[in-house]
Amino acid sequence: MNEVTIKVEGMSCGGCVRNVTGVLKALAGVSEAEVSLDGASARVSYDPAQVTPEQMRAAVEAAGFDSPA
Ligand code: 9UX
Repeated sequence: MNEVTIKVEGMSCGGCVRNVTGVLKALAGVSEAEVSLDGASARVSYDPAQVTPEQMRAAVEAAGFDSPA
């Protein structure tokens, strides 16, 4: 299991945190997602054989937030 922290910008409230958490956990291979509103980031535990940080960033962007590399 790997861990990565990705940037998640544009979250305004706890609902955003919940939404981003759900988006990340819905990805096959993601086992844990800890999203920080104040930190504008998400710490993700994942199986690198199933999912990449790039795919996580794409999912966050598709949900309407910014996730610059
Ligand atoms: Mo809060 Mo976020 O009302 O998209 S859920 S701003």
